[in-house]
Amino acid sequence: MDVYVNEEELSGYPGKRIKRMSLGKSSESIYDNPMIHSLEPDRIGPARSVAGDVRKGSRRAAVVCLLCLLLMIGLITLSCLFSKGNTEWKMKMAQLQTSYKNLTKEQDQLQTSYNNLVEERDQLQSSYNFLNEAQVQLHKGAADMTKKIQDLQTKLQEHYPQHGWTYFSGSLYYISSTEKTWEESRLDCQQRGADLVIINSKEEQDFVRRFQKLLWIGLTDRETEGTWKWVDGTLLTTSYWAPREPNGHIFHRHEDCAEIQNYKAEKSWNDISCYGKKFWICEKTLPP
Ligand code: MMA
Ligand code: CA
Repeated sequence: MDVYVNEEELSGYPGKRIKRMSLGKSSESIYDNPMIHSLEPDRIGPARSVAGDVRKGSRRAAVVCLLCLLLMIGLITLSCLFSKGNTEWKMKMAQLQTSYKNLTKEQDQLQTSYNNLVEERDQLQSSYNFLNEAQVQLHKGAADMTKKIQDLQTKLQEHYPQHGWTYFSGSLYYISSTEKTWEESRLDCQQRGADLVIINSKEEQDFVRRFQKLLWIGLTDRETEGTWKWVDGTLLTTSYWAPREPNGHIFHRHEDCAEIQNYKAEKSWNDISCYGKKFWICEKTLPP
């Protein structure tokens, strides 16, 4: 379609020259049509109306162009904003992803720490339980021990209230402070609820030597010369005679009672006359 601008308005010659403005493909002029051409000089009104239309169209085109321009500016702006926003969004996303990764890592670490703590707590709990049980057992043991000590003290106070007695390995021992014959010494021990000592072990032999005194012990061969017996009637088995002792049978020396003589040596016994006066040692065995 072709639009014609009436140059009358611009040149001052109405209808004289018409410039053709092509707005479309067609090159056909409306004045090429004889019908229109023949009407043109007589109909000034309608010709003016067409020119107005053309003007309006031109304005519209300008408005459209302006709008297009504005639209393009808008689009570019939007595109820029979008691009900026997109970049920011991408950055934000990357940051969030990093934060998420860090948080996941931190969470894993916390989980590990938590697991370790739980394990540690369990170990501590078992240790605590074990120690608690041990403590209970210890308390029980201590209570038992205390009771035993109290029982022993009661027993000692009940049965052995005398001073001067020494405890050793299940027996009580009394060392005299005066000297008597073997027989008198034995009687004294018996009056104390005891008897002269019977030595049954190396430990007991060492214990007796520790008093560092010449002491009567509960050993004699008065019944049968050369047959040594303890005061409880048992025969002597393990002995601690000093070298060359007993020698009482030689030359009828009548040495029928035994003493601790050389207390510095383990083999410290000597047979000697029962009528000499010596210190003595009593033994009282405690009931188990
Ligand atoms: C010596 C020694 C003993 C004896 C006494 C008697 C000092 O020891 O011969 O065997 O029994 O003397 O006093
Ligand atoms: Ca002797």
